[in-house]
Amino acid sequence: MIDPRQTGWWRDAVIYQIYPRSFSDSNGDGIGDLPGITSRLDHIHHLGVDALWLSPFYPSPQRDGGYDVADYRDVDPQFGTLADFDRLTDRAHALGIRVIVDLVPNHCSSDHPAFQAALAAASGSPQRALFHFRDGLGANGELPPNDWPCMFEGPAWTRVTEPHGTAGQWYLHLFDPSQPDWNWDNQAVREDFESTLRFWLDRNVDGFRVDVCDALVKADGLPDWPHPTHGVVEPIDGRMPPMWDQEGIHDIFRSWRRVLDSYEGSRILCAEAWLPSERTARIVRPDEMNQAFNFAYLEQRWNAVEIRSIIVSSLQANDLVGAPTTWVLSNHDVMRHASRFGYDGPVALEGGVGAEDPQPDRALGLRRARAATAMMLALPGSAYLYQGEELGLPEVTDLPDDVRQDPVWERSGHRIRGRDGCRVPLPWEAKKSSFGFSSVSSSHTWLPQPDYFGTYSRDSQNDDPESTLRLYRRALEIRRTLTGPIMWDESAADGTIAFSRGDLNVLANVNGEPAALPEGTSVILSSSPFVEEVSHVPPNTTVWYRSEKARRSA
Ligand code: TEU
Ligand code: CA
Repeated sequence: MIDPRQTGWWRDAVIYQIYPRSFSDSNGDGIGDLPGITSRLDHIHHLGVDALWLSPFYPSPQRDGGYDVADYRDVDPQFGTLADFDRLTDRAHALGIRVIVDLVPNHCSSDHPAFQAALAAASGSPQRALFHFRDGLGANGELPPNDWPCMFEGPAWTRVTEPHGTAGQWYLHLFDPSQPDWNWDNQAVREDFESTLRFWLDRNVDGFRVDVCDALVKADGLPDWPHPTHGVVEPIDGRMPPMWDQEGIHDIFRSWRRVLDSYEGSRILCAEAWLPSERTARIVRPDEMNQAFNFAYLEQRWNAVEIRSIIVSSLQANDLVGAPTTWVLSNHDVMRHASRFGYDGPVALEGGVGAEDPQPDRALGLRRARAATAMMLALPGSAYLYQGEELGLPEVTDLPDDVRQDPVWERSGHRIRGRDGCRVPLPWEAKKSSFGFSSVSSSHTWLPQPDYFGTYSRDSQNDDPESTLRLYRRALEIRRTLTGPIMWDESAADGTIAFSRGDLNVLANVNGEPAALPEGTSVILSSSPFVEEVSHVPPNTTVWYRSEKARRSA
């Protein structure tokens, strides 16, 4: 029998992330929605991706952009209805595009009926046992139960007012206070999430992207941890922090795998976990998830030695467990790579940039971003794209502070601006109001679009052979023909990365001198305008080429 894990569609898929609020608005309220997505699926199809991943569209007070779910089995009215979801999925499937939805199992919204019931119930009740409620420390319970920080600043605990009006217990929230953590030691929580998986599998989804999956199980006794807990965290004295990557998470993933495998077709689980590669690889062992985001790759600086070494270590870690390596440069949580690479120094991935801060070099950033993407799309494994990167869209680094919505902005006392800059509604048509984001004429969008967004609009890039959109389309088309493992060219000059896959050669000049191409080659893709007669690849440029001989015999 053929092992589906070795042949599945997802092993070399390109998966396109849609952030529903910001993709396309069908009714003119300035907020993207499901019918808006459906109406634009032809564009996604034309781009040439294999699957969509939809960030949360579930009922939610939107205190963390929908990652605060109040009902896991419905659609928020501002995004549409379940019938709209079915239409979206049917249309995508008809176009040969799979649909992946977001599962947010670590926490729900404080509006979730189960949490509201827990607040109304007594300390020690079964309702509270679905979450992590604890008495506080100190003489009157006035101190949080442990020293864990919240990812959005401040302590990871909030004290509740008991129904009779006195200050009471505390509950745990690794993220915003409006996002209480579920207690995964409780069987009822496990059963409820299995029902949620089945609910969406029954509606024909092809898989789940699993939000902060490494946080589900907390170490027994919730011990203090006086070390860093943010970003990619390393073990200390062989121990992971008590809120991340505890051994118990793997049994949960195995039980989900069994649920998915009981359905027809090949449905996938994709892990979101900011862990070192060797730890992430344990989540994609054969009976667990299918793949995991490669955040080490996303965190790379623009430096050939660093990039190459991350590619090598990622491939090694995943090969050991037989999982495909994934590649990602942008998502809804980090500064878009077209802007990140426009800075020469280190960049705070999630910190945000204000109008008064140093601004990125937009042209340089885009040139490097195109080179980085062209390299990424030639690598073996699957790749994740974030809506708008195919337009070369920059981070909006000059948003007015008073429109910011990321909860970290308020919680940090206006110190950390957060992630709104990569979530600004997309430009579709240069000449229309809201650049075509709303199909109904209206210029209001939930985050304001800067004037310069028009120059990135999809319609203006369609007919321009040098556009970023055309580069993505061409790369995705050729990518389908690539097979085989990566073969490194060890003779690559300093500052460059060179490898081949089958008869395709890739030369990425990251930060080297202009790099000579071998004689008798034909360039089939170049990330920057490149005259074929010119035999040297300039810095910040990636080219794909074949030898003339290979081309003639093809
Ligand atoms: O993000 C999870 C997450 O852990 C990081 O982005 C986190 O902020 C980082 O590790 C800090 O170093 C997911 C979602 O993608 C994000 O949008 C949500 O805000 C978050 O979970 C909470 O649900
Ligand atoms: Ca709308």
